Amino acid sequence: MSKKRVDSLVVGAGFSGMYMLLRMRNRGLNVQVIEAGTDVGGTWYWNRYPGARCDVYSVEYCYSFSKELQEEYKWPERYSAQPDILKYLKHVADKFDLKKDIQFETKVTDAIYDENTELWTVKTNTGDVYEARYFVMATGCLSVPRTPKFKGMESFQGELYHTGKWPHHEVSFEGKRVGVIGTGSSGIQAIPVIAETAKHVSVLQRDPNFTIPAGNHNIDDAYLQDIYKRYDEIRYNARTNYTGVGMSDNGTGKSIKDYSREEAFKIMEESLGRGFAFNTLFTDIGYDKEADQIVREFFFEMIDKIVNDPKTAALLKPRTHFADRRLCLDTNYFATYNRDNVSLVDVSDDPIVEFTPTGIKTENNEYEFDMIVCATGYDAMTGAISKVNIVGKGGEKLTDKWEAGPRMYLGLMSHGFPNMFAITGPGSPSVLTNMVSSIEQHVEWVDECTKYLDDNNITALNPKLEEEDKWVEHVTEIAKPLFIAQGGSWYLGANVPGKPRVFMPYIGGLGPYSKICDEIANSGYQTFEKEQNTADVEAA
Ligand code: N01
Repeated sequence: MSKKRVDSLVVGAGFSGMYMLLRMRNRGLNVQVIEAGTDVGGTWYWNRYPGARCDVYSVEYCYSFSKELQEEYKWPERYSAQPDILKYLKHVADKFDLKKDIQFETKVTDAIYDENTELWTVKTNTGDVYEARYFVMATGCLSVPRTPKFKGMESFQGELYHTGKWPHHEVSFEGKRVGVIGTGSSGIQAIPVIAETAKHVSVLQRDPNFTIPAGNHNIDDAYLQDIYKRYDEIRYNARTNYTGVGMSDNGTGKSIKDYSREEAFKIMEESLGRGFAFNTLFTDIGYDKEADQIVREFFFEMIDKIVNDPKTAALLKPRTHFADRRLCLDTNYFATYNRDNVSLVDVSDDPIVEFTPTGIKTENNEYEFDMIVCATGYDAMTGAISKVNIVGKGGEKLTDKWEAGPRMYLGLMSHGFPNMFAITGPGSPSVLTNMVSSIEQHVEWVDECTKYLDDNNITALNPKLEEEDKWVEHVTEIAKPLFIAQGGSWYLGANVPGKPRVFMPYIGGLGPYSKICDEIANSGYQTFEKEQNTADVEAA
């Protein structure tokens, strides 16, 4: 079988893959992108569930690399709905003529490194074989939907969906009895919308989550014009601060315990509608139990005020620390439980036993459904990378190397897998920040790194093992005191049975992280082993 030779093979055509293609192509590389979907969009191509919306401001959840692009796309809402983000990404693909280098409806199955040629051989499920110097996994952090293996699932006769793999055809809830499993960000967004038209919605909740009103609203031209004037500053902040959100505020800078209960509640109340600013209101709510309890009580009071039925309100109160998991942003979530057609089923107390042809059986009850929606999350951060058979130096499989948890240097490269890059891989700030800011930082770093290799006849770049070990340890150590690294969330792989419990993202913040990456680049990539093409150098 003939191999197609390219300079760079990129997997995925979402925010990461599209920008990677553009950057590398702009400096003359021959780039091939492989994408499983029928169009660009990545996460925003697959996540079409009702209510799917971003929880970062629209004007910041978009590329910053082109001033023209930044000002020509008119975002209609403060937080974009999925169709608007997808429309934006299609617009970007058209504007920069990206699709000519993207092979759609194709999955990469294998990527094998040849130590003699220093090339990656990449195979696809369509039988194509590529040979590339650079191999880039731009596969996203939350792109492999996870559906628990419930007994009898295949026997269910109704409609069965996963929020992360929502069908492209219209799904009607009209007149239907719908069961929703899962109350993470996806479930919390979908439930209020499904309830608007369904005959009945039963929410099968195991653990309740913390959620605040998103405060979404339409935005007008005056709002956008003001942003355009401040864009440079906003983007600079985003790339240098902790969160990757340029308009995030700094909070009080104080312990919540420095305030009376009433004062603290007032500060929290006033911050509702300002998104993730809530997380940084106080300095100690991420690790201090007393501080955490004050925040929890604020939420309990909020839930009691909104939800009419005291039993339902009690069930909706989270049992975890506030900062154990990612905060959700919602539109009318708690109020939805006041509707006559919505009921909350506590499956922590009465677990799901099996699916039946007509619904779901729990230990003590049976429910009849016309439709079941699994909002059961993802095999996060490592899922998509581990799905490809990636084989590095000495025939080592990446999945074997990662058996006890992912090991990447800076979340960008893994020792023994030269010239292979991941965009926002495990060990990078990624999911703890505005993903688009992190993606741009990574793509630019990878592009500049590969340019350095090309300019200096360096044929293979491999992170030093001791540097990788130090980074992995650093990622673990700085997260250790925090609730987020001790809870049971997908950040730790705790939602996937058998997955090693390792806190995967880097919690040191995007700005400080970028500084570290820049210093490494400026040092001439001293923390990497390099293979040089001496023949070329001698000839020169
Ligand atoms: O997934 P999740 P998600 N029986 O893993 C439940 C991003 N995102 O898709 O908590 C019963 O958070 C599980 O219960 P429990 C965002 O980063 C962003 O909602 O394990 N229930 C939980 O309630 C987010 O954090 C947006 O007890 C079961 C739910 O399924 C991440 O994606 C929107 C179960 C899974 O929650 C993941 O969010 C959507 C079982 N056997 C997503 N198995 C934005 O706003 C699982 N569950 C941008």
